[in-house]
Amino acid sequence: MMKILIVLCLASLACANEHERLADQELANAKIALDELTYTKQELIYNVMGHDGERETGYENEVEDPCANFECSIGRECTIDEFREPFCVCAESCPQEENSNDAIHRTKVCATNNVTYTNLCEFHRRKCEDTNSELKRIDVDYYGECAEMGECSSADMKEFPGRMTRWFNDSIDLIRNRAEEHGGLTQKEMEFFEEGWGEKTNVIYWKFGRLDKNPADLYLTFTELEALRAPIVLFEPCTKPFLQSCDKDEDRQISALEFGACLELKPEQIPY
Ligand SMILES: [Ca+2]
Ligand SMILES: [Ca+2]
Repeated sequence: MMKILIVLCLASLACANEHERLADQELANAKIALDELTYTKQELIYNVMGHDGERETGYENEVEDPCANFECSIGRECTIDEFREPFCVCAESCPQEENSNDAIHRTKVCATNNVTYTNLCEFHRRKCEDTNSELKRIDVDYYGECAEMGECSSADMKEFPGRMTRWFNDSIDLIRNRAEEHGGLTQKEMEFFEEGWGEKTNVIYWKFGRLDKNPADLYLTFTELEALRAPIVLFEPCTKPFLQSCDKDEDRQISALEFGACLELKPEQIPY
């Protein structure tokens, strides 16, 4: 119970504006709200909108600011060269803003080097500044301070695929009536749903497609899995062992086939 309440709180904090209406809903909606955090995170990462704050000053008219519509990834910010061409540099700072609506500046993250960073922006800023490449292979592991992982019992592990699939399903229900530009189903996703693979295949490969963006090559890397892993690892100790178990050929990526198989799709339910 406590575990789920914590999940609900974390997700609600990140999505307060958009999901106030979820605040009073019961336990079952925790997973839905959690996925919203995932979606928010994905959107921020994959739309590469890291810098949306104060711009370079010195221009009376914002329209003339070359940085006005120039986006930099998380942890970087826009500046201009001598020809007034915009380019991205490492952000000067990423202050933690506990009351911010922006999860990038509010939520602490634990990286795979077991170091806690004040927020996602700061983690990427440090990577940007890392001239020795010490952080090159380090990813965000999960949201929250680095902590001892709970035990993943064999019973929890056994039911984990079912829980994860239901979570995907709840997530689709939540966005079903949204416009595409607000995270709703895309034309391509709806066309896939109409191919007749069945509900379980639909929800599993809907999620796979949302994660497989960088690049979209039918393989999920550890980095691409961040949006799936990071919000739930602290509260779902089976997350990492489960994802590791999906990588049957141990090439450190989860193929579309491996993803479907470990979520218990039968071979005839897998379109890849
Ligand atoms: Ca990929
Ligand atoms: Ca693999």
